[in-house]
Amino acid sequence: MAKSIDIVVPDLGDFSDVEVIEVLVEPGASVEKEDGLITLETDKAAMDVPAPNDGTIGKLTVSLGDTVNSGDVIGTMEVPDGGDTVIISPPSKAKAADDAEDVASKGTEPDTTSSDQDKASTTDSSGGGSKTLEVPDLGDFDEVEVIEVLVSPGDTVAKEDGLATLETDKAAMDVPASDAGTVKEVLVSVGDRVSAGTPVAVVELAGGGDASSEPAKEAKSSSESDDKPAEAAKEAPAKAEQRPAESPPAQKPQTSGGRIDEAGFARSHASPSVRKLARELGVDLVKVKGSGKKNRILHDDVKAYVKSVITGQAGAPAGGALPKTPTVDFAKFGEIESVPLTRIQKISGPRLQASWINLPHVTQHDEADITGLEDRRQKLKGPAKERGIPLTPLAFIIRATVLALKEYPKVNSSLSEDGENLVMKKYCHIGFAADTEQGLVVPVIKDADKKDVYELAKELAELSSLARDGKLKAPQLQGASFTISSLGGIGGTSFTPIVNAPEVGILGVSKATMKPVWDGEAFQPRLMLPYGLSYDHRVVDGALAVRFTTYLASKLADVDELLQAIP
Ligand code: CAO
Repeated sequence: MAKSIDIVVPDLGDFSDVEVIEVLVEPGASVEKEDGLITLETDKAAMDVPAPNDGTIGKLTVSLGDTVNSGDVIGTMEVPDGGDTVIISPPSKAKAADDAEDVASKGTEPDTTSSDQDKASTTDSSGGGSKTLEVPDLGDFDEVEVIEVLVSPGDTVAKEDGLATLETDKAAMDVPASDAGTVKEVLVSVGDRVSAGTPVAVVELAGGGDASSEPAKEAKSSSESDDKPAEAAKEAPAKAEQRPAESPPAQKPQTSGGRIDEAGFARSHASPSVRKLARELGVDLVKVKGSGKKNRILHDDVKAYVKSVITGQAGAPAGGALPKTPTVDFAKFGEIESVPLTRIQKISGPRLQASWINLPHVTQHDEADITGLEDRRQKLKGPAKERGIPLTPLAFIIRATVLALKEYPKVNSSLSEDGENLVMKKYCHIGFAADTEQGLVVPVIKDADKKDVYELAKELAELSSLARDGKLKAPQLQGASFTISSLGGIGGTSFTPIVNAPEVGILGVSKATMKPVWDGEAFQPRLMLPYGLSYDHRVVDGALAVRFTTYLASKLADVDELLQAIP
């Protein structure tokens, strides 16, 4: 036989009208005693209402956003008859006092009432201007580990600001400052274990006030009734099973960077003050990687997240931070040497990353028969060299690309900043990736469509030389409408270049090799040039891309056209 019992909100201390921020079970769910059923959120902690017994949830009468108080019935559950049924009822004040005694009788620090605590913490002998702030009543918790110290000497703290974060298996809670002032000394360190009454910090009271004249009671939250000592408001509820604590979302937060995943936020491993900070900044903790113990999210993690969003704003996906790659202590595995990145690498790295992250990249691979082109180039190379022009394959490739861009001008366009328009460029400035000792640079041949192969080859050589000597001027690096990355002089069969955003296409050229190509009757040895067009799929679709690469192949195969003078 089973019987039905009420599920009752346990003693919430002096908290009232506490919001339900998560419902963890559904009717019919089997639960074990102490399993969390709903999560409540208060100023200083988030806590689960635990199952009073093993059994099956009958009904739940609360929903997200409801507010509850100690003793409220929030549902029913079926429990085995004759079992060890305990109906949790709200402890009376007398019961709370018993609890305090229990704590004391277990040999822990005595429960510290607000007035006791304040009396005990007045330490300054030079006129009462400073005060030792202590750990408040932690309910059933004792010898709790300090996992984060939130203040340093010299910091100014307001009343209720967190001084340190404590963590138990089941909860995280901040030690709030009972008084405003300037921190003179911090008396705890990460890893210390503290109990109610443990001194945490000495503060010079704000306004040089006399500690003894400082009211023993704490500031009251608006929800507290006047007849209760406000000090209790900072107590961790003695009976509530606590989850990582957080500050109250009085209203659904406004986020600057996207919607907050409330359920995920509630489960995030972070202290109340970190949660408060995240709420204030509109940060979804789900997206923040914790660097603390057991991946706990620390204040610095939230700040670093915000910084990353701000600095990478042009490149960051709306409201989202990227998951971090693992940090490895390489020295653990062998000898290492740290070499600083060059200035160019520091600039180009984030740009490449921004482009890779923001643009939906697709690469269309193709190859062109450049047998005729290369035959002719070999014949023309010597005479060109006499004129001081190194007639490399890239000059021809640029000329062919210009013709393809003229045929398919969308590939030479950019998306407007608001994403509403295509900016069609009437000019054709071709950037080309140049490998230098300092890193990758992309000089730009301006008005490439108005230059013949020789002019292109000449400018290519000049700009490459300047690039290698680190002598390029800013205008020579700006304004490209399309980029070519040629690795063919080095090798390779294919690669995926990253679009140089806000351009929408980049041509990656690999090494030409002789291949047997079927001409309909027989295999012929042909010099085939492999290349790939990476494109921004928001602007260029696959059909356009392959039309472009096919057209490019036809132009590369037609050396006569490439060598024509520019009209
Ligand atoms: N296939 C086969 N051989 C090729 C070739 C190709 N696609 N491209 C060039 N070659 C050969 C040429 O035959 C050339 O020799 P000859 O002209 O004497 O016959 C030789 O390689 C050297 O060419 P080059 O690479 O010096 O000259 P280039 O004009 O083709 O390229 C430049 C100039 C600046 C693009 C190039 O030196 C360079 O820096 N390439 C690297 C670009 C790069 O790093 N891209 C990656 C960007 S992303 O990380």
